Amino acid sequence: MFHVKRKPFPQDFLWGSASAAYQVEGAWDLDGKGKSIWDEYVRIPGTTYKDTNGDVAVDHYHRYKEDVALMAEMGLKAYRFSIAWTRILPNGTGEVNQAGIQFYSDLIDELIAHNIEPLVTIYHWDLPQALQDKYAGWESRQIIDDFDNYCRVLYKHFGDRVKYWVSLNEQNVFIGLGYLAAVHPPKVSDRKRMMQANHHANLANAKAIASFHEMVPNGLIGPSFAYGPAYPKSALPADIIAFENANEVESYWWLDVYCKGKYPRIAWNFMEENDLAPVVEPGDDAILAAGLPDFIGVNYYQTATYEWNPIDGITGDASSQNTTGKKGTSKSTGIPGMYRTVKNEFLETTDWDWTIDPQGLRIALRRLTSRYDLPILITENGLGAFDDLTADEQIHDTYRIDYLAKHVDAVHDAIADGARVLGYCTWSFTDLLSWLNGYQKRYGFVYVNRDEESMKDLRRMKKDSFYWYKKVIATNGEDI
Ligand code: BGP
Repeated sequence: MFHVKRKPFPQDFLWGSASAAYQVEGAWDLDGKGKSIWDEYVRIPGTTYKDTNGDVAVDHYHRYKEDVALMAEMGLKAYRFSIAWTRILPNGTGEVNQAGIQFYSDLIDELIAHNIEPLVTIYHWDLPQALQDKYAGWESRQIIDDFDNYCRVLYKHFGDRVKYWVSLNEQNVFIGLGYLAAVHPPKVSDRKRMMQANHHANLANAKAIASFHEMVPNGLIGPSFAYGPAYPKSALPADIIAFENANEVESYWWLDVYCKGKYPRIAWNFMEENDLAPVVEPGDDAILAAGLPDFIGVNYYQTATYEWNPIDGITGDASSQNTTGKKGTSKSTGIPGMYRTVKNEFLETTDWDWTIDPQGLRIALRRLTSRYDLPILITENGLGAFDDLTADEQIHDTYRIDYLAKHVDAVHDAIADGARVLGYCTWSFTDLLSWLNGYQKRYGFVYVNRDEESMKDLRRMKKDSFYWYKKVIATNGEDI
């Protein structure tokens, strides 16, 4: 009989939790902060669920000490947060705003004082509006140097205390939703423009990684990719082609550039044949090859299942998404002649129609290991759900515990399979703003007393899952 024996999680495994500046901080115009594209976008009526915004969010800017104290009480080993570019450089370039440096410096010190490893995300979608106005943001090559300049400011101020860095969070999502689905800023729907903006993001990412290696030689850096592993609907060869097309266009298109420094040939061929390939200038290949990551950051929520999509088949649009939490309201999407998504009859879904698939995480970790052979940091995984606050102020989120326990178990299996996993960050520590889904889609271990209609008192309350994760960390993943 063949078997692979499970080992304990590594002793220094980073049991963490994650957030992003726009979703937790609030204080959107305080202490010299400039406006980001999200500060502007949320003011266009109808773009977010019930027109919610992050003006106050969960007020982490003012309550970070209270939040860090809760993390310490839980025994959290690592906290992943993002830095708002507009707090550091209000106009994207130019003079550094000392108040912004101070805020993050204090947060980092507070974490370290509580033995919590800070994991910094450099860019979690909140581009300075000034750069969008000046040269259309990611659509201009100017962004490459401006992003590098911003990164260098961060390396200089925080590189002494922060070891783990995430360069771009989910480039595939902010580019895809911003330039194709047109549900994120700048609300464009044009695949050609999407591919050019994406190429600039690739170059910005690679250049920032090269600068990091020069300035923070003892640190580790990688991008975080929103990885939804593909499954074929059936063993019908046409479905297998669809599944392979999806791998190429939805995953390798980004991951190969990050990890190998070059575009995957089959996806490139598809882009070229369809007049979608970006303009690549002399020297770009060298920039990509010189900025390889130390690890792959993975944000894992769900898998997607694909079937063949005929040439006159469906494409899908912004209305394909379920942002209300009314189960069963999302629609199929795809590329005619390539693939389309279908329901996977073996999997349950959340109220927002995301598949619940713990084994998909094991599959994700194995595939990444097999193709790229890099260490992996799970930078996000979690369940967005409606939570009920009982009359005696308890939150019995057994469904979240069940979801997370199964995913931790899958990570354990993947480690036994040979994947090198540095850590596991849940999304999220406190409840926070979901970009398009308001405050009702909750992810945290800590309930925040606010909703779409009212900020209430923003009080923090520990959910049952808080105590569960505390036990998981204390037993280094043995007791789930
Ligand atoms: C990821 C983002 C996070 C977070 C999470 C949950 O794509 O990196 O910022 O929002 O997804 O998604 P949602 O809020 O849409 O449920």
